[in-house]
Formats: sequence, structure tokens, C-alpha cells
Amino acid sequence: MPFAEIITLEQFIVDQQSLYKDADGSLSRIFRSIELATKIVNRDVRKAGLVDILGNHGGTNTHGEEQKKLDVIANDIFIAALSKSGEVSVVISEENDDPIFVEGAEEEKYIVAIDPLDGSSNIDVNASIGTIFSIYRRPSNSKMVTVEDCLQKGKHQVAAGYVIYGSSTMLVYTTGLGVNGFTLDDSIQEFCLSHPNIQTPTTGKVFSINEGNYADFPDGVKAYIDYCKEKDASTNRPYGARYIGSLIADFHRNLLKGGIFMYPPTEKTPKGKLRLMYECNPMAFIVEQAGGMASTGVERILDVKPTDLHQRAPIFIGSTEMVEKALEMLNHPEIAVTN
Ligand code: AHM
Ligand code: MG
Repeated sequence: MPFAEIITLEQFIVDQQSLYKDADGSLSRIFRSIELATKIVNRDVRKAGLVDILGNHGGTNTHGEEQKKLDVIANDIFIAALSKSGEVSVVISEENDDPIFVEGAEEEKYIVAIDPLDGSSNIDVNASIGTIFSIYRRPSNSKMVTVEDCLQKGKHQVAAGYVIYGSSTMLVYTTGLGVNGFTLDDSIQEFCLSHPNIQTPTTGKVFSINEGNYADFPDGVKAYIDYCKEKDASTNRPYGARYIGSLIADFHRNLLKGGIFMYPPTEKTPKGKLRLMYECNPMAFIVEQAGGMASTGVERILDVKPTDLHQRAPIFIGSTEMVEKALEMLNHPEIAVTN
């Protein structure tokens, strides 16, 4: 790309700032911190196969899951970068039981939620992994930030984004004015605008779900999966099945190409698996900004009032027509599989 046409993430953020009348640069400073942390994590992810940072860290996280070394490294890097930004009063992370209140910054106006390295079971097999972030304004008028301040509905996010460490490294984000994607140019270590104004197709040909859990799904989900696999030329079915088991990779593909991603409730996990604040809300904000849809099966993801920082939520997310069809079948499994 000719140099004159390159728009870096930093330039883009500065340009966008002028579109917000009350912008004072603080959100831009948070983005700068996220960008720096991303570059450091990217460096570590890229050399994961070469140095001794692969494998389990030995500990378990809040949810009793094994932590990989890179999870711990990424978590530390993002927390340090956000804490140093000077704009963040508290960081909540999928990897930490409790919120991390930033010393001396308790009055700052932003709250950031992070999943520092999602899909970490894929590290050892060299598949795509990612970082997810979500930014809220501190709502209370109290002097010090509280846990309650963190428990906001997703619709109050001021920004959300993800980084995918894939065959290239991309950062995709929204501040509520559409969705834009930036690809890291390794040679200059800059994220460059590569996917301006991402719009997700209203329908697609891909469904993404861990079908191994089929027997445990509610009847409506089973009916929708059967529908996806049924032959019907007029609706381009059967759809293709694509499931990496790394949310960002599955979501990113479907966002660009059209499709539906589902992590429904199962008998064992009645609330699904994914975390509302670290995974579902940021993805829901992004997909809605790109013209798609996200639901728990019962309500819009962004309308769920969190009661716990680490709560899970079922999710049906992606191209609007596909999510609507899935919801129709969830509610009426008895009419399924006849088109
Ligand atoms: P993690 O936060 O422990 O990495 O788990 C979340 C991941 C998602 O990236 C992915 O969509 C999901 O777990 C896959 O779960 P499953 O292996 O049950 O299909
Ligand atoms: Mg995760």
C-alpha cells in the first residue's frame, strides 16, 4: 500500500475523537495502552513455540480452569498497561477473582474488562487465539469506584474490541460509530486500517457450535442444528460447519463472511460457557455495530444486567437472519425441520 494511503490506528483514533463533542483524549490514552500491550503479547505469542513459555503455569483461574503460561503473561501485561494509562480506575479480568483497583486512580472515569488470552487451549496446537476488551464509564458519583460500578449492562459499553493473533494480527474495535479493523504491519509495528467500516452479511452459509454437546442441547437448539444440515437449495442449505473452539477466530470469520456462532445452555452448563462481561458483551456490541445480532436465546445480550463479574451467558450471535431463525426455532422446536 502506498505510504500516503496508510492510516494507522493512532491516526484513526485521533481523527475519530473529533466526532465526539465531549472527548478529552482519555479514551485515546486507554487505546494507546491497549495497543502497546497488544504488541507485546503479539511478540510473545509469535515466539511461543520457540521459548519456554508454552505449557501450563501450574495454577488454576477463578473458574477452576488450567492456566497456561501465556494467559498469565498476557494478563499481567494488559493489567500493567491499563493501570499505567492514568485513565482507568479498575480492571476486571477473566483471570482474576476480584477486580483490580488501580492505586491512586480510584476516581478515574473508566472501567475496563479484559479476557487477556481467549481460546488458550489452542496455544499448544498453533491455532488462532485472541484478546478481548470492553470499556465502560464509571457511573457512580461516589468518590471511589466500587464493584457495583463494574456490573453494567453491555449496552453501556463505550468501546469494545478484540485482537486476533492469527495468520496475521488484527485489532477490531468499535466505539459505537461502526466497526473498523486494523492489521499489524510487522515491519513498522503499526496497526494499519485494513477493514474500514465492517458490515456483517445479513445471512451466511456457516454455523459454528460445539456439536459434540448435541445430546445435551435444548430441543430448540437441536432443531436449529438439524435445520442447518438439512438440504434445501432455495435457502443455500446445508450450511457449512466451522468450529475452531476459539471464540475470536470463529467470531471473526463469521463477522466477515456471514454466519452464526452459538454457545447454548447444556444440561451440565445451564448458562452456557462464555462469560457475559469478558466475552459475550464485547462481541455483542461489535456485531450489532456491524449490523448483526446477539441474543441469549431469551433476550438481547446487551440488555442483560450482570449480577456477578464472572457470570456466564448462553449466546447466539452473528448474521441477523440466521440468529432470528435460531431464536424462532428455540422457542418453537416443534415446527422445526420442514423449512
Ligand atoms: P477460555 O476463556 O478458557 O479460553 O474459553 C473460552 C473458549 C472460547 O474461545 C471458545 O469459543 C470456547 O471456549 C470453546 O469451548 P468448547 O471447547 O466447550 O467448545
Ligand atoms: Mg475466554
